[in-house]
Amino acid sequence: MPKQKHIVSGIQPTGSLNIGTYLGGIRNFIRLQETYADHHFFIFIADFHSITLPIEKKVLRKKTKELAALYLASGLKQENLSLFIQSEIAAHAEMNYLLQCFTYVGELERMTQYKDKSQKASEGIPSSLLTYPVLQAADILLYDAAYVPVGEDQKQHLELTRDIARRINNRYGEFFAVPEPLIPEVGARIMSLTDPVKKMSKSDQNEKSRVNLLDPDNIIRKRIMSAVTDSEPTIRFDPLNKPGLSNLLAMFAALEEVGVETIVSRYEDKDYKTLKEDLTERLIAEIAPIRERYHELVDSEELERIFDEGGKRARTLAERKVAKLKEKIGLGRKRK
Ligand code: ATP
Ligand code: LTN
Repeated sequence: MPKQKHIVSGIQPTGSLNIGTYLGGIRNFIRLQETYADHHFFIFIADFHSITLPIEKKVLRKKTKELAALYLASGLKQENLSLFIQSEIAAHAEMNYLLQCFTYVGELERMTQYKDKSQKASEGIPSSLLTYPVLQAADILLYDAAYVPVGEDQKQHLELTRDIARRINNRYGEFFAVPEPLIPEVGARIMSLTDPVKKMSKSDQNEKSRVNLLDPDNIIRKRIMSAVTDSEPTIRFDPLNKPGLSNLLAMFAALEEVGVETIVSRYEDKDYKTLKEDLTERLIAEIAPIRERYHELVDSEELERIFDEGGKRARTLAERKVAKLKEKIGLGRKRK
């Protein structure tokens, strides 16, 4: 039997998961689990990554469980999955250090995410912000990932991961699998409800700009009913001139998994209010079961068990990989 291939990805425990991240991110992820049913998925909450910029202790703890529970509640299957918390596996930090010895400062300084985030840092730039992509490479290479599902913005970090892997392979012989990114084709981009020319984002300060997966029904209703539209009351898809309305149509289409023209023909003779009311009902039908399952899971023994089991499987592999690399490099005493 061929060795089972691995798929690895990390989720940062920050921000509020919303209908944009669900339709454009989580749902793709869940589909991948079906497409790659013969692979094993190592999915972790990247809490080491989240402390590169200041974050409150309480928030970090809460978000760590919240994210895992929301992914599971959204339909992530447990059969071929190890779900775990990054910081509970010391090998991530150890591999991070080893890989830093094979990474150049110049490479890290060229990363666009570093350039953006370091400019925004208010009190000096933590060195971990610079070395962030090395930790990410460690996360991936520890498990010999064949594929890494990420958003377009992570492409550069994946290139660096591949470079580091090849560099070590050139020096010590084939050691790491060189991973391929899996970047989803751009689906519907869900826009902000208050400023529909901007993407709906989990870090937007304005809560009214999005529908969160944990919002109660009355808040969902409020957000959609007060979503910015325009004053010409005809229903047609025209993102340039009618961005707010077009966003609602696109969201509806993505929820129903149909083309936007199907929704337009259903509503072209109706008014905005009817469209908004129906969209609200459709959203509630999608979100309510996720929210319910989330509440069952978030403080449950079941989630503890999932983390324990996921962590155990990941730890065994990760520790073995680190020990082998140390042996290759000549660290410590020779293993018998
Ligand atoms: P940020 O706070 O940096 O704006 P984000 O809201 O984009 O973050 P991410 O965690 O970076 O959230 O996104 C996770 C995944 O969801 C990515 O694959 C991204 O493309 C997708 N995604 C996020 N927001 C949207 C959106 N509004 N529409 C469609 N897809 C989205
Ligand atoms: N940097 C990623 C999160 C992340 C990750 C990883 C993704 C951390 N480690 C390993 C894939 C593989 C982000 O910001 N989305």
